[in-house]
Amino acid sequence: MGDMRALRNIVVLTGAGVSAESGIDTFRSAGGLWEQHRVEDVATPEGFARDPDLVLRFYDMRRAAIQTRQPNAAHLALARLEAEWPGELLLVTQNVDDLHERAGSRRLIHMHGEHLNAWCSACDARHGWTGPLIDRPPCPACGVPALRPDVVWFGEMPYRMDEIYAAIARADLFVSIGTSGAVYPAAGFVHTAREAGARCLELNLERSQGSGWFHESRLGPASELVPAWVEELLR
Ligand code: BJW
Repeated sequence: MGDMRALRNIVVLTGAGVSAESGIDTFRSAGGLWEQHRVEDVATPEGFARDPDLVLRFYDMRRAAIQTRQPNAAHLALARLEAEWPGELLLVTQNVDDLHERAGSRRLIHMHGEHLNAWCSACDARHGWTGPLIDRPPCPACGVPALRPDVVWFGEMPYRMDEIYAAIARADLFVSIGTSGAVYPAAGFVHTAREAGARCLELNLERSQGSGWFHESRLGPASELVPAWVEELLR
């Protein structure tokens, strides 16, 4: 990387673009999820309170769809990096699909939650969940039919932020892959990483909103850029 600082600790942030080539819709692209649904209706606690059936159906459909999709070369390359990198690597994903873990990634934080989890708003328990929620199944822990998708909506606090910021503070390299940089706090990680002295690299189909904050931007499909970058690091 041509840096003075030794490269040891890496934090990778991924977004919907890393799963696009697996056939999972992104949010903000043409034809993406936010063109088909109003964000305020399906991705806020207020929208859920107003029309729970609409929201549960939206997530039931996506939960079913991801189970028919497979990890692509980008997910696999990131799992390979975790297995072979001699330093510290933390993968932070905004994605709610499970393609990173199915590709083999283990040090992984789902900051916006997981499609394959249901969360009981009565007793706070979380359960692995592959089926629908629209028919209001009882919570396996307390029996109350109060399960919702375990995903982070606008206005809710993303998960495990302390661990994420601690890893960014130690990072020598911060890499953002396939995210538009439109949603905070994830969009602000590049600022934090720069302040901590990390080199910042973006891999994306097109420039993200915060592109100017990165030292380097490589533009192209994740299935090509990510394996090439991993190869370069492990060489
Ligand atoms: C490819 C590719 C290929 C395509 N190869 N690339 C003003 C300032 C700061 C913050 C705020 C603010 N106003 C409001 C806020 C807060 C708000 C926010 O950020 N709003 C913005 C709209 C401004 N944020 C929040 O509310 C967050 N919570 C929070 O801040 O808590 C603190 C707090 C709480 C309470 C009170 C006060 C403070 C929570 C955000 C939750 C986001 N949730 C969602 C839904 C999750 C569940 C679900 O899946 O339905 O998360 S929204 C959606 O966007 C989803 C994603 O994780 C997230 C990011 O999207 P992503 O991944 O970037 O996807 P896209 O589609 O946008 O981009 C895809 C990219 O891939 C593009 O760039 C393509 O080019 C690229 N690409 N194909 C490589 N093949």
